Amino acid sequence: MKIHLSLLHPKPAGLVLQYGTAGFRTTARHLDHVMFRMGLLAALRAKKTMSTIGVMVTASHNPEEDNGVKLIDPMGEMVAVAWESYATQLTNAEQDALLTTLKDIIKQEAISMDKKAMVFVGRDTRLSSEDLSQAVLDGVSSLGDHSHDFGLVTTPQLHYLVRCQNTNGSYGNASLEGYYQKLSQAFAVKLTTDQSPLRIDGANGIGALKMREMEPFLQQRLSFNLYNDGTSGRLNHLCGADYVKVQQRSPQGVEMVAGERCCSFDGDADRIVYYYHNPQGHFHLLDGDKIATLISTFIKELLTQAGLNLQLAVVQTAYANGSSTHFLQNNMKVIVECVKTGVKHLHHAAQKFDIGVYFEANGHGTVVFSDSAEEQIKGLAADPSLTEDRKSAAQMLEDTVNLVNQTVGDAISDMLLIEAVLAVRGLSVQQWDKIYTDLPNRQLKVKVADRRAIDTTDAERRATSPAGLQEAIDGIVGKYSLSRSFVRPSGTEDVVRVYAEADTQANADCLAYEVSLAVYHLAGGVGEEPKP
Ligand code: G16
Repeated sequence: MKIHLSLLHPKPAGLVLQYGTAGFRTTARHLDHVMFRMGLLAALRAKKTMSTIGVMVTASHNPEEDNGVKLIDPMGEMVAVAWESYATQLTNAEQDALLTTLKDIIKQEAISMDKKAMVFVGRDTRLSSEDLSQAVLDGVSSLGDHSHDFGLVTTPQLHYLVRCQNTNGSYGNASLEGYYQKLSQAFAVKLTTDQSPLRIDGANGIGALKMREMEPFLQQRLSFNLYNDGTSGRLNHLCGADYVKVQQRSPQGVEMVAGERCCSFDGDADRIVYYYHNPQGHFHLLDGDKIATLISTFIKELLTQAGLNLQLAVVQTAYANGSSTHFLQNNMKVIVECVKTGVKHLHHAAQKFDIGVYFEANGHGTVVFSDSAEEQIKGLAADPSLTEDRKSAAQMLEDTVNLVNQTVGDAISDMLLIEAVLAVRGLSVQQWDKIYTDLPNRQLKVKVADRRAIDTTDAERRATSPAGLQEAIDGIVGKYSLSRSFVRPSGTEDVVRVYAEADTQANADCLAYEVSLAVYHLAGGVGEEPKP
């Protein structure tokens, strides 16, 4: 163990970081030691699971100057929650306590240090990412373990690569070419020629780069134009999925044409949202809830047509628009579960069903199929005795299984699935939008001295601290119709998030403002008081 190498990646004394919604995330200046130590932890996790583990250097939707790290478990899912506390212990150990902390984890997990581990490393396009991923590689090699540096990849590509490696290729070939081949082969639809090209906002990030790489594999089956491809603008600045969703407006740099569909990726291409302008120039957003509805409706219809009796569920978070939940439960009659923010929570909840469709409203999501569901679908698709109708449904379900990246939300794979569903069903973006009407909503951020002052329960829908906050929210919500509001500390930014929905946009805006004010006054707001 060459632990002395950690001296090349020293921890600023006294700096304490919190493991957040998707790993550590803060200003890139504070992350060198974190990356080295996450290299150590990934190697330990790889030894413990006797599998390849992934480390992705990215701060996704955050501004360019931030960075972060996401750890990927053997089947491509986010690292087991139990290991998050080891990540925190290692990250926050002062320099002279690092070796003891490492040994404690090895002892507690009874890790055999004899076997060599393998860690896959990837990074986004941030300026700081190259050096930070080198720190991860240094961490791995200081324990004498092996790594493979995939360089620039989207987060979901790294998740895919890890799963392929650990399933001996049965999930796909563990290479970027394998990823492009798998997805483009499953994207088997013939798109109608009268479809306008899809306008893709790449958030000036890695997603744009990878769409260019994928283009030849698609063999012109998807016509698209790329904007914000990173050649000039700044990452996530006035563009990208988070900007479009939160601001409820189109990104800069995309030439919108009334009625034509556009989509935005986020900074590491694990989220996607769609939108269009109507002829009057009004912006219409189709977020993760609309995507979940489109995909789950499609799958449900195919299951019926194929004669397959599989349980389908949709998993959402508190941010899901009330109309979407109502539509899914009452019109589509599917099971809907609500869990805490964070893909790890949605993913695990979705795995309880034969087919689990999960999406956060911010556009982060995918579909997971149980082994048995996959077997039944594949078996049926290969059955020569089926009627044409059933056969075509079974084959489309099989293509769907292959098209989705089951490891995590994936903007590219989700986009291809959405394009396929729209083409197969002959739906325009406006017709998709009309499946249900969103309740007007607003999201705001409030700065407080310490966001840990806010604690929540009931899948983050109610605040348990600070005292009096939930009562204040209840009182405010009671003044509006069809209203709902909740607050929660962000796990990726140093803010408290406020969500509100109501019968009109003006009311949703007022409600969000009043709740922000309550947060500011009761939870230690700093800086300027929120303004209407
Ligand atoms: C990450 C998580 C998402 C979460 C988002 C915002 O996304 O993977 O599950 O919704 O952060 O989290 P919070 O509200 O706690 O800041 P990304 O795309 O930024 O990695």
